[in-house]
Amino acid sequence: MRAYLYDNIEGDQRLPHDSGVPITPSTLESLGIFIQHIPLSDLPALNALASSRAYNNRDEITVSPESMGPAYEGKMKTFFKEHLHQDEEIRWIVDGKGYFDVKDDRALVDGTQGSGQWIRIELSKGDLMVLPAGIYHRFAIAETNYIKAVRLFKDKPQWTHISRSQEVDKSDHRKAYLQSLGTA
Ligand code: KMT
Ligand code: NI
Repeated sequence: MRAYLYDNIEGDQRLPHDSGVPITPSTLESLGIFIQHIPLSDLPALNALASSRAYNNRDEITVSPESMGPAYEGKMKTFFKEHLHQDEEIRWIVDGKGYFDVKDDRALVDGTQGSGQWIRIELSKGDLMVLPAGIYHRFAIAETNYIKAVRLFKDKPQWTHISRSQEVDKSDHRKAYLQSLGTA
């Protein structure tokens, strides 16, 4: 895992877009994001984390042109649109590489912190990430066009992509997320 401010330069979303400004794990934590490295060989550690957080279900997703066929490029566009979900998005990367971009929205809470800029989180093999419900984010696959991840979830996950809008900004799950930051 590596995190940095996105450079905001136009161009292929699959490139690193590293501005050179690093973002620390504690900043990610303050946004409600949980990160842990669990080697692929340590399935007991994954199972322990899953049971402690009540992630009783899991499946596996492979994102690549081969696995997705003609829908691939359209999916990459959808993944990269700023959105949120009503549930946590939990991913354990088992192969390949990709980027989750998240918005630092603490400025909306206390008016002092948080730039509102995209933070890019680079994930590769063994990285586990939990995005809290209500955080605005987007996903870009890396240049290799290949990532395989285990998706963990509690029951029936609500991963519908809810695009950013003024209405969504005022929604209950969005407000609940911002309130959780305010008390962090
Ligand atoms: C998502 O919801 O954006 C994804 O699952 C992306 C692929 S998993 C690394
Ligand atoms: Ni998402």
